[in-house]
Amino acid sequence: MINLMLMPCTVELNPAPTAANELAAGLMRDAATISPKFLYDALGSKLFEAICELPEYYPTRTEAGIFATHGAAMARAAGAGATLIDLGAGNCAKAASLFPLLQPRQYVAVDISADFVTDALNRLQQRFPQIGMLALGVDFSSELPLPATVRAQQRLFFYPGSSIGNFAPDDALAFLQRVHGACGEDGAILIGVDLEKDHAVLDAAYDDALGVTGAFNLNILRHANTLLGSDFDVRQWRHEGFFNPVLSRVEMHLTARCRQTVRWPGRSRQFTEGERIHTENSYKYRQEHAVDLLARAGFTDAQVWTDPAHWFAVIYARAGAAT
Ligand code: AVJ
Repeated sequence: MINLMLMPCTVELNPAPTAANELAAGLMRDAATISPKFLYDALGSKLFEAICELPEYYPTRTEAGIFATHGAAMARAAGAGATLIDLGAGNCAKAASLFPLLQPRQYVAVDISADFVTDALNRLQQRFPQIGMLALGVDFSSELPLPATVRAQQRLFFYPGSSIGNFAPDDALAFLQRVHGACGEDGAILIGVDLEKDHAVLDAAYDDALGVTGAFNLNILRHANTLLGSDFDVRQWRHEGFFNPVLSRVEMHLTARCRQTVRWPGRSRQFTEGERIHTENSYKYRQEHAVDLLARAGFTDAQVWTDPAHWFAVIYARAGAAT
């Protein structure tokens, strides 16, 4: 018999035809785009883990420092026994580092890369057998479907790493409203937000000396080839990552090294030399704007923790009425 206690269950909800349609639509636009969610196949998730180790990529380590310093205060705010719902859980390391303080009753790891998150959760379940665990292979960027096995009580949505930055501000609001809707009266959010800072720091963080971010960005073409059946030649493309101060966002693009045609079943697209595919935005916020965004989504009683340099903020806010 299967030991249910130690066997996290996986649910996958990401129909491949939809991904192919979405990719094709983005590639046919005048200014071609590929959604950043397609950065995260199994290899992309590993490359992102490597990015988090880079000296230039400050967000992960800065946020980890904030958790280390203020984790106890966060746990006091949230209370023990929560239903911890980790959006974009990846290797689950951030949530796991908070388990001893947070003491959640259930841990729900949601990630678009179902296999990657399931592997991580299987390992984690052995270390924390007392916490009920569930892996969900879900693209939660446009809707947030949670199965009935996710406890309704004391939901704490965990959205670290400043992944909120991938949304344009209006879409970020809509996303946070959806999270708020899934919270229930006694729910809350614990979110990491990257803050505006010296542009040179931002440029380096998204265009590192080793080229790991470049590999991460280029890998989206391999993933597109798998999902769409396209014939992108990765060698014909170059990574660009830089801060756009007008829109307060880092942009990642892939730039064609030469004129070329990319083909996939039923279609093709020509690219001129120097033409770009926009693959990611990473918006940087001012602390007060982040708190305001949460308030507009219905969250109240925000508590903010930052690092000494004010490079990154972690915010806890409640779904219920203000007290
Ligand atoms: C996972 C979206 C928070 O925007 O910093 C890292 C992704 N892209 N390097 C970010 C990313 C390039 C990352 N987020």
